[in-house]
Amino acid sequence: MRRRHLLLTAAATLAPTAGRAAATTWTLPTGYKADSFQGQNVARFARMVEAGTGGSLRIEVQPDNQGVPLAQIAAAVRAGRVQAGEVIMTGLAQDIPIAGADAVPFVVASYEDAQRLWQHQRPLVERHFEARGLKPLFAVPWPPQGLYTIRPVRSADDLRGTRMRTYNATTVRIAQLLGAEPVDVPMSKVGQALAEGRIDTMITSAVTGVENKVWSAFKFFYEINAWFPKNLTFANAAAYAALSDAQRQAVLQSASAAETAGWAASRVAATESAQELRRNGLRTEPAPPLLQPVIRRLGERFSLEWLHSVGREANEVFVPFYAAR
Ligand code: PCA
Repeated sequence: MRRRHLLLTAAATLAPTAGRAAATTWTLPTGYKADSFQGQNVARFARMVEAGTGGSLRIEVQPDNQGVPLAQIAAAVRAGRVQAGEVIMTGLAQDIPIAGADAVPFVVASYEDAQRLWQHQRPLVERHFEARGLKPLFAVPWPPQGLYTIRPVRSADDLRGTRMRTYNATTVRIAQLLGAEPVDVPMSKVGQALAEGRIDTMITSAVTGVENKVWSAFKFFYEINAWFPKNLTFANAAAYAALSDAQRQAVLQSASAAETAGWAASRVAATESAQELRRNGLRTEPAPPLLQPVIRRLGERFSLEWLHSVGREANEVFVPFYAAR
């Protein structure tokens, strides 16, 4: 009796005071750094949500694998252990093959292409996410993926046997097709892998090179514009459904604004990072003429492999994408 009374009193103290709803807090882990343009954009989204809901929904971003490691974020959001998360979409391709569309090399050569690809890919991604109890919010591309090397590259033969840093299934397959040895290194460990002399080559953006100060080892950056992988921010669908109408509207509006701002920030980051690489002594060059046809053929081969393995849905993305070209 006494105990019950105490519990009731405690509950009454915790209950929101009349007229002021208790704030809801979402946790949003990401595998990327807070000061990168992706991290800044996710932080901007969180601030917009907080402002748009009058502080009734707060989003606490946990950067750089601190809360949940990148590879486990989707599962944690799905299980409701956290309410939202940010991942690189191609990292989910094993479970949701269509999420891998943006890492098929040499399909998308510009931000405009990347935008159109996302337009066709998005409805399918939404469908698959919804089937898993997830709600996609916004996607933002990394700048185009270029090739970093220590030694100059004249032809594909120069890549054979090199230890190539990889970060997903696509980069592993490309390394294999080039006769290189794939070495899996998460983005936050690239600097360390270079210092330890564990990698000779890498395909990623200029931004990622700058963030890891790769000029300690890499001397060349070939602008092969291989693909534009996107980071996706998404929520647990039940957590989203539990919000009020006004909160949901604020989340969607903030997501749409964050997507627009993120694409613009990616373009700026692409230009500034390439300059920063040059300032630090890297030679940035277009794809070497002898390498160009080889990587293009590899791209075609990779696209066919992808179309075969994904099937009908891949056509739903690529047919309208190529038709409009
Ligand atoms: N940077 C991330 C993914 C793509 C990119 O540009 C990385 O290298 O892991």
